[in-house]
Amino acid sequence: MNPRPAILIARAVFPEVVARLREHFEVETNDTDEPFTPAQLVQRLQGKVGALTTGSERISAELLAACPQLRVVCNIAVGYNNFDVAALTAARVLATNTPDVLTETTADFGFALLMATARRISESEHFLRAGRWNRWALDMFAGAEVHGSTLGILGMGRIGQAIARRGAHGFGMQVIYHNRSRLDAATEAECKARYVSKDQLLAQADHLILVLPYSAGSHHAIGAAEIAQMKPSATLVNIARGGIVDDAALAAALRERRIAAAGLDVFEGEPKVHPDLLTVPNVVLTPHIASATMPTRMAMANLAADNLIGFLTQGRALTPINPEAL
Ligand code: 8YV
Repeated sequence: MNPRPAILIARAVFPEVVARLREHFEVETNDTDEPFTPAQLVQRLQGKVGALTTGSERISAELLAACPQLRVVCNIAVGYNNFDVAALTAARVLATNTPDVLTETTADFGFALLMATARRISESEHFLRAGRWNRWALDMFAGAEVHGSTLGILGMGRIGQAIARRGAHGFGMQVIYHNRSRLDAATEAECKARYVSKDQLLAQADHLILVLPYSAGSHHAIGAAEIAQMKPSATLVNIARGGIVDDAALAAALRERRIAAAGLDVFEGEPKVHPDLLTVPNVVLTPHIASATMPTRMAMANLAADNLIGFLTQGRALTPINPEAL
């Protein structure tokens, strides 16, 4: 009998998912959940044909060259900027991600962060916890209006569209968006979203939310020049990826009140956070949790496992990124 294929689960995942994978494969796990260094990852992948990864594991050309037996890498994330897709395709390694299962949960969080930012929820809670609330005042923590305001969305994929629906249908917002390609008319009508240029988006949005993928082309898509185009009363929310916003420029703009506030779930170089962001009051900071509900994280892990099992046992993955690799 042929030995069962060997796979690596690069970070701690739910025991049920590990058990499912053990039915098919020899499984090596990372029970400490400490992210591997690139060298450790290469070493752990020796002899493995498949891997379950997260955004913390970089799959580079060098790694692929050092792991020639690898055939499939399944990310537990919809974003896959941790993958060198061209190198994966050249090495004939299939890559998969986890779209759809996290769309609505992530859109909920985008809206939560927008609301917390506009209505100064974190800032006022810190004030209260510090024992500084000794009287009520008419303008105390007066924030920005959410309902009826103009919601700008940069990046109009599945999650952007789910945010647009919440804004337009739930909060009566005027929704404007900018994207590499314009949506078809039926989807625009359903989301009640109007396509504008990036300059118009920056100038008109009361609340700007970023939901675009990270790539060399979107690096610092929001920097000092773009922030200067925004309304001084505007809020900025990033639930996409660190590196899309120039965090140093944003911290300076927040400190000088060139925009009103920001809500950030992702950071350049996370889990490190730019020290200046930690000292400005008008920013809500969360540790990359936009998709973090138990049902959604379970669905993401199961979809990644389904991709691994489907590909290695039947040659078919559900959500491939680079089917051309085959
Ligand atoms: C993941 C995410 O939790 O799906 C994504 O792209 O950013 C999050 O949902 C994170 O990347 C861990 O892999």
